[in-house]
Amino acid sequence: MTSRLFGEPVQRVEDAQLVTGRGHYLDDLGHDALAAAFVRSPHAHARVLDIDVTAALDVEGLVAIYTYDDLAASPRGTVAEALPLLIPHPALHAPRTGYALAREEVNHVGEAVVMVVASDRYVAEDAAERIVVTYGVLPPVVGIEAARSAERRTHDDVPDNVAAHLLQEVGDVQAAFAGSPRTLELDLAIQRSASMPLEGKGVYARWDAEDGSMRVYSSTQTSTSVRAAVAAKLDLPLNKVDCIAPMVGGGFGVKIVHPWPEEVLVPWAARELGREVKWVEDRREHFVSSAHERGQLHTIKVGFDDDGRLLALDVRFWHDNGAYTPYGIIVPIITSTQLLGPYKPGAYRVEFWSLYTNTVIVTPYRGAGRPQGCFAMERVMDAIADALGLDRAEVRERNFITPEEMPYDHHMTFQDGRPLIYDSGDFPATLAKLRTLIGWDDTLAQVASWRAAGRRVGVGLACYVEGTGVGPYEGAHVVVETSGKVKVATGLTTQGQGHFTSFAQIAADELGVALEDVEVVTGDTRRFGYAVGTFASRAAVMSGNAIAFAARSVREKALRIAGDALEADPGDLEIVDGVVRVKGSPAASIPLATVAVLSNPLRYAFDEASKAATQFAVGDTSGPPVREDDEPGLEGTDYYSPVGATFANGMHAVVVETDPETAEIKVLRYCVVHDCGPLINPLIVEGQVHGGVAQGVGGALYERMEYDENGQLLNASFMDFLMPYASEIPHIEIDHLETRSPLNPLGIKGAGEAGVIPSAAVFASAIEDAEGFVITAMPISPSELFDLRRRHAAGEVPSLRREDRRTEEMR
Ligand code: MCN
Repeated sequence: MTSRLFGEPVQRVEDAQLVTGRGHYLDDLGHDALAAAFVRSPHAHARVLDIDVTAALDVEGLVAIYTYDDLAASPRGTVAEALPLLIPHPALHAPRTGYALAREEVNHVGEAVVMVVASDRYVAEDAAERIVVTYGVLPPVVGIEAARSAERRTHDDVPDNVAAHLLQEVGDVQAAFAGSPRTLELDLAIQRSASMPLEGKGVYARWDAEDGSMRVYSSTQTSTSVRAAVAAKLDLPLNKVDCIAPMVGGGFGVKIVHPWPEEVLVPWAARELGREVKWVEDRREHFVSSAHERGQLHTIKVGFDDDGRLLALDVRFWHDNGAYTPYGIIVPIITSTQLLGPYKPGAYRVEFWSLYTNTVIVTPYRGAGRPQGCFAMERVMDAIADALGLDRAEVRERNFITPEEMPYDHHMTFQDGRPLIYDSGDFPATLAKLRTLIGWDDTLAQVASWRAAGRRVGVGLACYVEGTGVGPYEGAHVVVETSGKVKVATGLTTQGQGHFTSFAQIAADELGVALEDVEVVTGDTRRFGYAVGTFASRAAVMSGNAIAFAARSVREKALRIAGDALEADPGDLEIVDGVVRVKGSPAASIPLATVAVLSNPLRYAFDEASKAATQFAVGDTSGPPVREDDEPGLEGTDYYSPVGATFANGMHAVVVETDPETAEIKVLRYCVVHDCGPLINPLIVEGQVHGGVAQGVGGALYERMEYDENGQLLNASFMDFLMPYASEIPHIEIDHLETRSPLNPLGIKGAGEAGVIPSAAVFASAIEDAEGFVITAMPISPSELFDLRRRHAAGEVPSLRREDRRTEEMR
């Protein structure tokens, strides 16, 4: 009996090749290709006055040097035009995108100005170093405050530096405040950070002049979109371009931009030169010329009653979108809508301004605006609990949307332009599980006794809801080969999320075959040409359901063909261990491999005795007719397109201890309860949550982009940008709740970003609890905590009210 694989903690099938060095990443390809390197702006804001390449021309091995003027002179294609605005929005009233190579102005340190192609990367770098670019340096806008003051401009024609302004209001906020017995105001800040995949970006292009076709390999999160961009920019028919994402060593959002300048420049140069060209990003390039996220300032006013129930919420925030807006304003839109978490806000007004600065552009980074929103909302919850002297979990629970209220309509517009409606979730049950997991009351008692003994220990709690599985669609192709092996192809890409395993589990279940008989391919436009991409924790929901649909259609077809062969009603058949058989009479059977043979239009007949198919001679009309209602081949393609996003949720609790002298922050316990509906593979989901928490620990305690006033990124290397080591990541305790999504047949919701979302919030909550004073800015380093202690002692940082109670306890 084939046992069901959905829900099983199956080991990842892709790992053996990856850990033994047999997986092919971008830089494992194209060893004979020419190498590209870039001259990048050393200034945050400047006019490009002159480019002198003379000194580079005699570098041995140099093949070509390209500037913007060369792109403009290119007879075919639109490679010189501004890069596309990928996600327009009516509120984005001043969109600006850059050029593949800077045209007249550079707007951040690291912007590409000149492309050099040479025999290898060393030579290309040597030549690039000799190129002299003369800049007319302009004053840069660095940071949100500078952008808000508008004393300087990032773009001449955007006088207030405001790229977008959006306001959503639900209910009468003014009246709700007037009726609120209590109000509080908070100013909250989160700094810039960025995803740091082990593998940076990379592109490798092969032009076939004879065929007029281009093959592009890219370390991308969306190979179909890169293909479309290359075709458009190089003026090639789509069917003459293929894009393949090989193994990708992490993306975390930054590889979703399409195209990155290099993704059009490298193929363009390959066609110009008639040679293979490759570019692989180095770490410094990743810091200064890819994308960042998170930087936001928030001002919040909240009205609530004496029981801690929210009555009115007014949030204003300022988002630092960097120099350009190719990815639109998706990040602040997500903050503004997902900030609400599992709570009913009463009347809600949210307004944001997305601001230009002369820093690296912003694109979604795992969590995508939600960590900021969660931080803001959870700070509010803790502040209310503190003001009223209530238990922090209790205050949260009082504000939860209840399961009976699902689906819950927030009457707002979500990131996908559709109504923000939570489809599922049981928030009280999630909290109850978390309370049990951590032992909420016992932990509080334990912490109180530690404090009484003079230790600085605190407990933090944070809750979030995450819209996952956004549309518009994904598709899949499933084929049973005549060997009985099943090949599954979906168009979205994989960066380490375990799709080769979890998708194979779905297909194997639908078709009744063993996991090892299924092979999954992702991100190869030769195998599947239509897709959106991997972001927004959407692959499981979107491709997972598409694969289930496609596999079901193949199964139905297999049962029809087998029914003919066995002279049985397809409804009486089942597929077990790769064999179609009559239910209750397993001897009447036909291997799936033979069904695949029978599906071939060269007509075959089934021989019951040998369980094999025999072919009729051409012209022999005595064999079975090809069914009129079937296409040849045991294969099927199907798509899944949801009515809207499905909403996962989770709650984290952390116990931290801070050192009284050094202000070092140690994690004593970290507990997670997560609800992404039924788990396809618990091992993979837990791995995803672990990875997210690890990234969140980094984001909360270590990582930030440190710019000086000239727009120079001071910590653009792993020597200075502190990523946590494994030794800084706590043991993570996880439990799951599985409330089904009613929106998709598998009932699943996404999980890929979950772990990172509440980190800033939960650490702020715990550190605040340990220290007894209010935390309003993240990340927080020991030196910042030390400084806060000093300012608290000087009366500049307000105490928590519960500190008074603790002092009492300690006496
Ligand atoms: N899964 C499951 N059961 C569920 C939900 C998900 O078994 N109910 C499994 C899925 O089958 C898949 C994995 O969990 O194998 C993640 O699924 P999903 O939540 O759909 O997320 P995506 O696959 O769409 O991945 C994107 C998401 C995002 S947005 C970022 S950013 C991110 C992340 O995943 N980047 C990652 N996780 C990452 N993990 C790695 N290793 N590298 C990245 O770059």
